[in-house]
Amino acid sequence: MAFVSARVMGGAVVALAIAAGSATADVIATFGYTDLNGRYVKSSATTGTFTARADGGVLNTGGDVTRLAAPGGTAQFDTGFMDLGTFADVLITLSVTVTGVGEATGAGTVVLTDVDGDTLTADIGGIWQSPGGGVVFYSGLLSNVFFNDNGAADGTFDGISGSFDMDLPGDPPYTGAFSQLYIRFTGGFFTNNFNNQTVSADGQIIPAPGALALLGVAGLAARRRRA
Ligand SMILES: [Ca+2]
Ligand SMILES: [Ca+2]
Repeated sequence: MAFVSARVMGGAVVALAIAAGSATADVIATFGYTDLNGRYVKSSATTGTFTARADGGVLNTGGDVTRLAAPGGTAQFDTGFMDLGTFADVLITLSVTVTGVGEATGAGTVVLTDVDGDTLTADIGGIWQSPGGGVVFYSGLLSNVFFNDNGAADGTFDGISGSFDMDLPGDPPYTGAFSQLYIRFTGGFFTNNFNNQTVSADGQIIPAPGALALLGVAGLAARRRRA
């Protein structure tokens, strides 16, 4: 039980950190995709690799990447965009280590690609949790968030429709938060390989001061524990 409550407390610290980041700097960009194709490949009884990628065969992935900072703009990746043959893609890769009943750590990367090959890249660190019933949540933090203007220097993150200027306020790397959800009725919690599992994923990006706020809140929590 002590282990579980420590995890819950960790989640509260993360929530506080995001709130503290928002107090000094607003969310500058968000992304969200549904019907990603989730796959798990075991490498041992308690470890393996989880991927969620855009799919146009078994599942019809759709989503968007939105710049909230002025002047705004949304790169829309309409459902079925993988059938259109652009560079647009999504790849989330997480190393999974099961740490307890319905609990695992997950660390890795996310790469979102626009129609002409530009990318949003970030590192992800966080935890998987299952309350039962095959429901699996992932909650984590984004770090080293960059928009990369690959190939021709067009400067914009372009959807199938819509686009925005990738030169966001503040200096990269940005930070943020990331979550995923899937429901798999059979097969247990990372106990078997799976594929073609529908996964939804969302992220919110804030300027770098959020990282300082995170360190500040973590430090405060540590001091409170020692006191
Ligand atoms: Ca480019
Ligand atoms: Ca572009």
